[in-house]
Amino acid sequence: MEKHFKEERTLVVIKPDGVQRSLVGEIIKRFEQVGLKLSAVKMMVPEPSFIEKHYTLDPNWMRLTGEKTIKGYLDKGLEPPSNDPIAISQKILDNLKKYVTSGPVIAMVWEGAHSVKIVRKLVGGTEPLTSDVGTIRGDYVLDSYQMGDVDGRSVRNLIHASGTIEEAEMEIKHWFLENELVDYRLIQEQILYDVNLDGILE
Ligand code: IDP
Ligand code: MG
Repeated sequence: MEKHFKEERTLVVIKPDGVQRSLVGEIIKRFEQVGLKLSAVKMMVPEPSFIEKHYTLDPNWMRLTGEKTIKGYLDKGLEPPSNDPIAISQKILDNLKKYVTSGPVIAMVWEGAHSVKIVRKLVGGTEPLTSDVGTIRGDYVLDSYQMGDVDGRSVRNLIHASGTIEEAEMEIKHWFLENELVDYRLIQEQILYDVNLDGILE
């Protein structure tokens, strides 16, 4: 049977800077408020090899991330550090392994209609300098690619969120065991998804 829209799941990881900035509650609040359901959550300090695997689950990630970074520079009229997307991504990956293993992270699975796109919308673009006002990255942090590069580190943007449904499925399997995902019904789902809004009036 086809899955219902409301069963779409996405992975969110609050990175070490998000935990250190005491933004866990604020971040969770935004996903709760939009109507998504928390299906799994845990805190851990990840190993570098675990983070490398996480970012290379999608074989295209190296190329796409490098291309996105090069475009970011060109859009600002700046010279990228290299024109080879793979070389750029290798450096990004090395820095990410240091960044995301530097302290505890909170990994979560959020479930609900269009959860992948809804979460990305709330999280905002990768670079806090250019991510929209009103998004988590736009509202709570001020880092830039340029600043990260000068100091030879990852851009600090508080949070990871799956980019596509396929990425989400691979990432959830990487971070959680099947029996760590909890299936339950939130009472508000009746208001969000049921065809008729009956059962409200006495
Ligand atoms: P996303 O987190 O918005 O999906 P990706 O392109 O998948 O962005 O990159 C993963 C993470 O790598 C980013 O969240 C960011 O922390 C870091 N990163 C990506 N591109 C750059 C860069 O050009 N310089 C520094 N760090 C980067
Ligand atoms: Mg990504």
